[in-house]
Amino acid sequence: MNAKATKTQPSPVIDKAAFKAAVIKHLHCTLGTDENKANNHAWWKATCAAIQEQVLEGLRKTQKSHYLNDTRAVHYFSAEFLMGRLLSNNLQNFGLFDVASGALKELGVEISDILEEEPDMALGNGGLGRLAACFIDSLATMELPAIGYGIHYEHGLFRQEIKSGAQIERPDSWRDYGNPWEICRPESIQEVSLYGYVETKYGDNGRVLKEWHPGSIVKGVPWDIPVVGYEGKTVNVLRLWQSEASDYFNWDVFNAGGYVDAQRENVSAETISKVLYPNDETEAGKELRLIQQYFFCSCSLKDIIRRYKRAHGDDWSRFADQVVIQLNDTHPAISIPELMRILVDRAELGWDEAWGICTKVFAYTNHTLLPEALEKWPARMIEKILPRHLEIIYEINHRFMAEVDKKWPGDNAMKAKLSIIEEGNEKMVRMGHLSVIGSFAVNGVAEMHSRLVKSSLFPEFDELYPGKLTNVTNGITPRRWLKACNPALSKLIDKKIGEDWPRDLDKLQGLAKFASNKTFQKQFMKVKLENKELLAEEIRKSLDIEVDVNAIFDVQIKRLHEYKRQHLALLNIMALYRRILENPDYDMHPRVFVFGAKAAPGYKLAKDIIFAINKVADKINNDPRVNNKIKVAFLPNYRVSLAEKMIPAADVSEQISTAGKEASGTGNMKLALNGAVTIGTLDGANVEIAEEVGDDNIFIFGLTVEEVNELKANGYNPHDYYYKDPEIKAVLDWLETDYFTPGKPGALVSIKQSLLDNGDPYMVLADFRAYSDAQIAVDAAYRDKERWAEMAIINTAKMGKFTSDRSIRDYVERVWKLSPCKIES
Ligand code: GL7
Repeated sequence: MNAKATKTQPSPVIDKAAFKAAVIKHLHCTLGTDENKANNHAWWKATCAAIQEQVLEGLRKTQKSHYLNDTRAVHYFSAEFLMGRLLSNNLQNFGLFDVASGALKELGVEISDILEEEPDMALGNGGLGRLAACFIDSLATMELPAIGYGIHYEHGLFRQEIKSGAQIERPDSWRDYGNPWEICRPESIQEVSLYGYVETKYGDNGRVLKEWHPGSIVKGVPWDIPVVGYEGKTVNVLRLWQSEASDYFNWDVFNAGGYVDAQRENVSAETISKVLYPNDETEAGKELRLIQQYFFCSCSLKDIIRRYKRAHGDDWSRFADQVVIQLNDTHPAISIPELMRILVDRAELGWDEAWGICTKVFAYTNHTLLPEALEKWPARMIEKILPRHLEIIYEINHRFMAEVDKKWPGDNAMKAKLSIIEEGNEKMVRMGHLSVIGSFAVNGVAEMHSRLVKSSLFPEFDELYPGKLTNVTNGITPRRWLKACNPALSKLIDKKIGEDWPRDLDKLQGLAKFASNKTFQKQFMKVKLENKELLAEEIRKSLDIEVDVNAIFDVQIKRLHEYKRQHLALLNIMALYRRILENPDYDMHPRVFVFGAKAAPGYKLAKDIIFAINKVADKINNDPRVNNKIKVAFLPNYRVSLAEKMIPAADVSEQISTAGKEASGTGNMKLALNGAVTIGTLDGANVEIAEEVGDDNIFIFGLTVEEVNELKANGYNPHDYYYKDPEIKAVLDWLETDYFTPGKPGALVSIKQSLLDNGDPYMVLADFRAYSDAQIAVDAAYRDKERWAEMAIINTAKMGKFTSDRSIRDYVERVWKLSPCKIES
């Protein structure tokens, strides 16, 4: 599995003339236009179609090789895949980027213009969904048999507009004019049952048979997105299910005097895959969301079983040898009772045999400790939508309780704690417990997070199942997050250490010995400056704000959430502003604070924080007294393609979550890889980044997890900080005036209230002074140009650990036990 020693870029499969001919052919024959009439959108589509020829050829060969070798494969079940754009990535992976760019130039077209035509595939919310996209990239690159399974949302994450400072949500329509990558596979349609009731029957041998009479049936139509590995050898598939009405079936059932549930009116089939739930890190306890989860899991399991049966017929004994399913969080956890249902009710295996298979097939990744994000479904809701599954969950739990009783005899409190069913006013099904019990491996996503999963989230499970809980630290694909998004830096690195780092990111270590070399420092920082110029242009276009490219570009990009503490950054910006107003000679290097963040539409305080950032930005950006020392730019509609522009331009990476709250983070890795220096807490993967780059090359501040817990246990009172620190008091009081919202006093007061009256749940005030001091240290460090360049280079050089190839290698070794499959041509 080790990366082979390739010295070169992927060698192009076709030359410029052939590529040019292919583009023209598609312009004429696929799009029905010509070189004179074509606009950028048509050029984009024709270019996609030209490369898609190579993609589909690779896909065909891959599927044939996997079939002939009867490979064991991983099936990555995820409600989210945040793919972004694919054209530039696919061109890079085939080594065709320069070929395409040259061919288009000869046709009078700039490749950078047509790349901008591609809508992002935003079928995810944030880190969890983007992680899934990085993982399938690595799986294909490492020639591992894998398939991603998810939902073909008609609308992805909303498009964010900012109107008078406030977030407005608009629908995202990523496939309005057709998506050139996806292929519909009507031959593999599946049917999914919902609602209805369960009939108990008795078989000949006295065996109890359960028959589910559904009230409604929907169709799942698969769309395949090819996933091209680096060097284009393996092309795997992301299979996304779209829901459609299956009226003819329901009609037949009805005519045959069958049962059609009145409930079926509740959900019309097409709505199931209509929209992505835009909630990030909150449990969305909605019936439709449960149906979405069940819909894609049921389709995917049936698809897997269809493929397995083609090779092995009804012999289930090898199923667990061939199939491993990774549950990306608990969103697909309903797969566990669904597979049990198929095995017990349909295949008529005994319970123990079925459970033996199930618990060898599933593995589960936990992505959060936040209680509000741990999914629980009312038993009543599951009973209504999936009556047979609730029975199966009870049976799983019944047998599990017996295990608990064996380990802790008579301990009812322990049973209540570990049960899949939470008793209370309303019985709830804990999807996390179900996932741990039904899986053979459970992992957290960074060392610290996995430690907390063991010590505070699931300690008893760890005792009951020693070795089941493990860690796989997240990673990012360097193909997208350096090679494609930062071509200038990539070329500089190629020249310095050779071209095989995108496959073997540890090679970046080779840069470390040049970190103090003055010439290399100049080259590295020249690239950074050019990237800052590009971002400055974007800021000008999008916000009409002029920024100085010699300023420190300080970047905070992530979903808007209190625990991520964008408001901590805001308070510091306000404090700096005050210092300048009080002392016009206040000594600081000019800084541009750049934000990108979407707030869940129903998360009021998150939206208030966006509003406050924009209002403070307006004031500061237009106040001549600031003398351009501070600029604040909130770029609207943060998404993968915008991240690709922001990350290469960042000097400083803000990773300032309350310790213990960010499971890992992956933006932290992307920014450091591109030479940004982190200011951050000891949280998530920041801890491991600090280990890699060393204490001198990162600015760590603030409370540790232990200190957070201790402070909380001793009764944290934010008022202490408010009254003791005059700057904190002044800044919070400022929020209450109409200074930033003329004529509307109190428009920003909810932030102050959350930090004082509501007890400051994420300890913003407790960390304020440490953060503010760390920012002063950043400022001082930046002024020493050589020292800063050295830090930036070291950050890039030490990111080898955080390639998603390493994460996948860890999964393969610790969990999946997969082997690569060579693709025969
Ligand atoms: C998340 C975590 O918050 C984030 O820290 C982690 O990097 C990511 C991928 O493991 O998963 N968990 C979660 O529910 N979301 C995340 O981004 C939405």
